[in-house]
Amino acid sequence: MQLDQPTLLEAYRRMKLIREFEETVHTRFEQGDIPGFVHLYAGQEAGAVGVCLHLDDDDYIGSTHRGHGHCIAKGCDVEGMMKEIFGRAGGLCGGKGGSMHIADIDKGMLGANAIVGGNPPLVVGAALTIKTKALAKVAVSFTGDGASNQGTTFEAMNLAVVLGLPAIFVFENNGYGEGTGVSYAVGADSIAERAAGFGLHARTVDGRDFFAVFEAAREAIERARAGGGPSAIEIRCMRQYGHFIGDPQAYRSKAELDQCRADDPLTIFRQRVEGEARLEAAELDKIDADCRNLVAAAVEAARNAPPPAPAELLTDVYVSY
Ligand SMILES: Cc1ncc(C[n+]2csc(CCOP(=O)(O)OP(=O)(O)O)c2C)c(N)n1
Ligand SMILES: [Mg+2]
Repeated sequence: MQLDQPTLLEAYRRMKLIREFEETVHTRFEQGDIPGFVHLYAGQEAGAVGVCLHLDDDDYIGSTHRGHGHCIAKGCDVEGMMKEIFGRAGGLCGGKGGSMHIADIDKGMLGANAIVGGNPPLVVGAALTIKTKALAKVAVSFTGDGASNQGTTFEAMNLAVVLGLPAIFVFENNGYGEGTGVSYAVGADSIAERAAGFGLHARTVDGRDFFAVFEAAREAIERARAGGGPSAIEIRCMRQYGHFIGDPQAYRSKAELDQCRADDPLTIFRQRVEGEARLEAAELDKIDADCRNLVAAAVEAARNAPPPAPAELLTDVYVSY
């Protein structure tokens, strides 16, 4: 499918915004501004954006500990995210959740999830709601190669097939679960083929190539909206940083890290759209500058925001029915 210029510009804007956000969070974390534990999504942008460009606010996604990219791709407010990560009032979860617990229900972002394999069952629940109400919406679970080994993920895939739910399982296979390689930890050559064994339509795509992800996602999401049931997409991708900020990455060679930078999905996107004269460098440079300004303003706002008020300590903790 040939994409029009507004869609191409939006794809680049979201990918660049994620990259700028992650690079900035990296710097600020190292400067001691950010509490807790942070996992960066840089390098995997084509995955979140290639999928979420097909979604509206009332479609659902579930995310992981590496969730900033999914939030931005789904349209979460960058200032609200930055305040959340800084642990400040006005954050998307009141500044009490932090990086691994960002959620924004109004945007259909059901939440980052620190439990590996935690979101597939939640997404199946959302997909069941969609089917029960006969809505033409979808629910997408983003998980990793590590999460593909969890029993929760197996159960969720099976239930989605049995109930014919509009769920899409996106496995972002970045080669590692923490420091353990996929070839050691995943007892199958292909996560997609394993998902196919559960009865899902399943494909593998190159996560460096935005267009490949976009096309696979289009097919799966259209099928789900039309009542054709669940799918799985394995995205083979690379994370440019360690598992968490501070990870010395002793398990990766310098050559691998260099390759990862060389295969940058944003660079590949730019080369393609400029090479085919579909977008001009100046338009893309302007997006770069806009993203820089937006993220810088979000950091300023986060630094100037107060911590959550002590009176808020126990709000949002328990739900009363
Ligand atoms: C149930 C559970 N087990 C273990 C952990 C510790 N842990 C946090 S991230 C992670 C690796 C996850 O790997 P993957 O699913 O490939 O995601 P990636 O970090 O590569 O994005 C592990 C084992 C956890 N958070 N939850
Ligand atoms: Mg992984």
